[in-house]
Amino acid sequence: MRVFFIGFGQAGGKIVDMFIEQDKKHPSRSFRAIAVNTARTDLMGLNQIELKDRILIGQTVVKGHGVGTDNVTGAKITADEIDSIINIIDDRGTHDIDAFVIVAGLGGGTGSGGSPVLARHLKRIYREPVYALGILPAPEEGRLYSYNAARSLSTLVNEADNTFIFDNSAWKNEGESVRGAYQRLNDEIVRRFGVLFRAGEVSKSGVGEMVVDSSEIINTLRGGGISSVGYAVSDTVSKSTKQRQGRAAGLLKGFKKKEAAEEVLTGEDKSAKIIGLVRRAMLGRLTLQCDYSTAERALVLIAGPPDDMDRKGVEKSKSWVEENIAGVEVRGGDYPTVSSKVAAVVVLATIGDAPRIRELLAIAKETKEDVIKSKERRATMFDDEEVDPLFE
Ligand SMILES: Nc1nc2c(ncn2[C@@H]2O[C@H](COP(=O)(O)OP(=O)(O)O)[C@@H](O)[C@H]2O)c(=O)[nH]1
Ligand SMILES: [Mg+2]
Repeated sequence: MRVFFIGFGQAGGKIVDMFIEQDKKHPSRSFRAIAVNTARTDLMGLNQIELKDRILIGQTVVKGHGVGTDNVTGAKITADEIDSIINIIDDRGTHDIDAFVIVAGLGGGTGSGGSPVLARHLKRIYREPVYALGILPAPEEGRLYSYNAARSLSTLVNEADNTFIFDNSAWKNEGESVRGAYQRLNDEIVRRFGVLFRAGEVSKSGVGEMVVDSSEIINTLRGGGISSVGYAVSDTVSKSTKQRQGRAAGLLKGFKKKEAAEEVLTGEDKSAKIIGLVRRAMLGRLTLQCDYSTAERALVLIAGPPDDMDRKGVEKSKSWVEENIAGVEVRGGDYPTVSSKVAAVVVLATIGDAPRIRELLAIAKETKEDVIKSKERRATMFDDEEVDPLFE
């Protein structure tokens, strides 16, 4: 899929920067990107996104210093400068893209407030779908982050055509700080979503047996709401792939023909391996822990060396996923890569239940009630003052 990424805020910018780094390693470039931020230093910290594609907004308001955790100001600045943001996006070219993807940490200020506003305007102007990839804060970051995330998410889910969630708290290790984990988490994010967003693009090693094109990804995501992604990778590659790679490297000069024939994986093995991978992807740690049986649709992607691909394996995995989710629409296919590993990605689209989302919404409700109560307290104080005998 050809994707136009908008990295909003610090987390968004960093993650999109890594998507571009990954894209540069592929013969066919599929990604285009800009970064938008109210903080100049965050933009300067990027490596891959070109300087002219790093957009500083809100200069008259916050003078390049960022909005802190004030997502209301983040939203306001974005709304005020939406025309210039859209002009820049338009100028970079949108005619050949399949989708927009806005990436942001939802617990902060700029990305949290700005993403829903940008999603609304992109949808209004373009026909291509607008997806969001939202990062949830860990509880240890404090109630304000959770509150910001809940408010941003409630709007974002309505504005974007589908919202992928990555939950920082489910991914950082015990005892590890969130900040200390960023680089590792970002690697995990880019690995998973890279496979998804690159699906359907032509690679050097040819076309898959069962190619997934962009319209299948788009149809999977059509239901909107929140989606979660599973991933598994197998280190063991089929012997035939190893041989081919060995031969290519000129390392297998003395390799005996008989041995070579014996070591080729049979169709059954390949198929079983793919099914095993898909099960691991769906039952393992998801980007957002959720009840997969509540997913409306799913997409199964297998990426790896052409010799490891297997039509029957993909078909069987799709049936297995279909038996386990709420809906019956399971799409999927394979695509060849030059990598020596086989990766499976399962997109659980439009999920009905995720504990962390419920928790966030509850925190937001509590926080809102606290704010109302403190306002009431202030009002009561004021009432008391009004009947203060001194003023009668
Ligand atoms: N996974 C991940 N999360 C991040 C990263 N940087 C910040 N975050 C999280 O994203 C949220 C928003 O922070 P930030 O992006 O700095 O806010 P903004 O710049 O105001 O949009 C917080 O919950 C951070 O913990 C990162 O590099 N990776
Ligand atoms: Mg920050």
